[in-house]
Amino acid sequence: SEHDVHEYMKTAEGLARVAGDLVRDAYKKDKAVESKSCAVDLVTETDKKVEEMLISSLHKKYPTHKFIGEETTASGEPCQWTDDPTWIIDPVDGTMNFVHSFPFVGICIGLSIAKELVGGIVYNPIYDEMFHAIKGEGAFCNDQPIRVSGQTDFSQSLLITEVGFNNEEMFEVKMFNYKAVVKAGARGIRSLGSAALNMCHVARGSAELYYEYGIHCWDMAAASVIVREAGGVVLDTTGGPLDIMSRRCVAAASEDLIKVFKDHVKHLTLQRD
Ligand code: LIP
Repeated sequence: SEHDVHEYMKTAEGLARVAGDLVRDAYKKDKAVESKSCAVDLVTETDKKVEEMLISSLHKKYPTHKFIGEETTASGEPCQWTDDPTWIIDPVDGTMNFVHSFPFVGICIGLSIAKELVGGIVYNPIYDEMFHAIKGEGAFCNDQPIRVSGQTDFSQSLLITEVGFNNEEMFEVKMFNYKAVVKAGARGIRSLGSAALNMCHVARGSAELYYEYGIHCWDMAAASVIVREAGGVVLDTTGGPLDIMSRRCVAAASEDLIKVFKDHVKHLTLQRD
């Protein structure tokens, strides 16, 4: 192909480290916080600065490539996903964690070509953990291969999801689902506060299944490559093919777990990205 995905992802990894320095410096300082769609949807100067740095650097190197970025979209630009190589970027996934100095923050850089997700980087600069994957080549954390647990038994599974208050209806369904998956036999539920790092924990075999309603394409694009390359499965919450614009996903150590999961939860349909 005309595309050197290795070279693209090497560049992205270097930029993720530069972004990591910015995030790590700002993490120790006071942060000026604004909210976006609702009281718990936060943004800081760091989110904006990091996104600008990533997009302008990638644009300089690859002028024909396109971008979908969390903060660019928030500032009013439409989210257009085409067949062109497209970088899907979340400068700080886990902004609330960043604001509270809770150490699960991830810089997410995903790459799609012809709308296929071909590369993903999720970097946690606080723990200095670099997760990366290229389609067909396995998944790595700090250059060591990672694998999902491979668990197929829901009753031996540790789940991850997030429960925050966006609006009354979503909150009710989220609480219903929280109870439903525990009653269905899950061993327990964790929340790290970053969709991408939640998915990386499935990828590295530390949890069996992550699901969430209300996330965005930039929260899941990069990490879904990492989960798949670690041997896991990423699907729509109903068990159908993943649609990164649909605001929901489930990532698991095996498809068997998703078959159990999907029958116990209420499926929220949200406004697309
Ligand atoms: C966040 C996600 C988190 C979700 C939040 C938010 P952000 O991303 O990682 O899992 O519960 O609603 O979308 O906004 O910090 O990049």
